[in-house]
Amino acid sequence: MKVRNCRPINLKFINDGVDGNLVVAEGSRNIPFDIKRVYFINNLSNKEAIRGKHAHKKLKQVLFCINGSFVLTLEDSENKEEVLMSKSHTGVYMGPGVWHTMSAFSPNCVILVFASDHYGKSDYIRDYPKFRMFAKGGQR
Ligand code: T46
Repeated sequence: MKVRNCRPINLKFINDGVDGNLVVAEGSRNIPFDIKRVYFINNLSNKEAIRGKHAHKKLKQVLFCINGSFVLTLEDSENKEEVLMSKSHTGVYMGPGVWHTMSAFSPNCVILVFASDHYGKSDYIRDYPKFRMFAKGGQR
């Protein structure tokens, strides 16, 4: 991936044939940090919905789309890219200083996120010019 501090994450995927699939995430193994928080986002029936529009100062996260699909837009101080999130066992690691937006949700979309820390309002950068300054400052 061309945006700094981002990379794909593949989870262990066990195909049990007619009995379904089993997908495994483990902290400090295929999730590259100790998991302190897990949250999910669902009920995305509004096609116009846009979530995210912020960066984090310190938080590390891995996002998965475990049902349906959405588009994850990632941006650092130099590059921007769109990732179609549609495979339940392939997610995206997002480190600090990545401006991210989630959009184009399918109605059945469910997003699952593993985070390296508890919720903290002060870790958010919700102002785009402030994000640009933070990202250009080279802080990770
Ligand atoms: C992120 C993307 C991928 C809490 O009180 N605790 C929490 O753990 C979270 C995640 C959110 N909230 C509150 C904060 C807001 O008042 O829930 C409200 C909605 O959060 P937000 O607008 O930040 O939701 P998203 O979907 O834009 O962003 C979320 C995460 O907040 C964020 O860290 O990176 O998902």
